[in-house]
Amino acid sequence: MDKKTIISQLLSGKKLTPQKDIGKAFAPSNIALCKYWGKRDNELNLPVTSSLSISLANKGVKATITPIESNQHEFMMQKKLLDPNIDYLQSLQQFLQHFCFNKNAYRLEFDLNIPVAAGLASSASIYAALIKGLNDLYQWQLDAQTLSILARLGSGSACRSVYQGFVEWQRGELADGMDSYAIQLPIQWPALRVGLCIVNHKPKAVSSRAGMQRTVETSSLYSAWPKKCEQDLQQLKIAIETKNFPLLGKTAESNALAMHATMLTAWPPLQYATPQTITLMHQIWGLRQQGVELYFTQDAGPNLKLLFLEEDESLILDSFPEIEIIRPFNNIIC
Ligand code: 2P0
Repeated sequence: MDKKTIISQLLSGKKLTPQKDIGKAFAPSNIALCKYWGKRDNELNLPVTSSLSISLANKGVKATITPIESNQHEFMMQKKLLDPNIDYLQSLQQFLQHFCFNKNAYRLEFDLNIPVAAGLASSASIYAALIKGLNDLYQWQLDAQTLSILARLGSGSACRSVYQGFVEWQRGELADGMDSYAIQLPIQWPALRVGLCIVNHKPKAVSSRAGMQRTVETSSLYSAWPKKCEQDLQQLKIAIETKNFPLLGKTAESNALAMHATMLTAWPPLQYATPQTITLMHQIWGLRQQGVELYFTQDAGPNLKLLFLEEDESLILDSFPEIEIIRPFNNIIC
């Protein structure tokens, strides 16, 4: 089944004319503790493995969607009009076409408080905010599961950005992906901290989409990845349920390093780390040897996300004064 058919199935019986002048929504960025890296269906963004993330409370994207009389969409980011031909907007425009029911166009305004395309899951929050914004504009009253599936059709990890807190994206088994959506885990961990360690704000040279496809097709280590993920997911769920921070940190860091190992063994090889990323890793491992409970995770970019607990906040800030500390269970915007 193709994307178009699935979207019309999910929206069957819903009004296809806007019910308001403007649709608005916020979606948080999310950081995977057990990563999504590899698809079993490229068109529908169906993953090889399940994944688990933590959403970043008030860090993410606010989308404002206005139907306009035009034959072209308009895109604004941080109040600036974007050239619709830029690479970054091509897949977004293609996806948006599925929601132009009366051949209408939209002005899409995105306000981000995270860097774009630097491995901080900006695309996840953009697609999730877009779907939630359309839901508001058309007053579809879709449930979270449907919102998650629609967001996934735009960008895989966006299905997790529909929620706050700990989120599991269940890979599903069905060919049409109707059972591949995210759910929120009903557990809070207010002492958990995520430190954003920005090495580079620049957009990445190889997109996640291209990077994961190259890895699946060419990496000799990729065959070990699904089993590793399955084990890590179980360990992370135990860590979250029992509030076992060392288990959470160790499992998340090991999962990220294993994902990057599959990329390094792809051809051409793929490495998102820069020398500065590696220096930071050694600094983290050094602190851990001194007994500090500090771990990291890394996505498709050079930046690291530090994982630690509230009690170590000032100690971590002494070593990493530049980081921005996120409290995933405080200041939540839904
Ligand atoms: C994740 N990443 O789980 C992993 C870890 C990057 C590294 O999900 O092709 O932008 O749109 O489905 O969701 C980034 O991949 O890829 C990603 P598409 P997406 O967060």
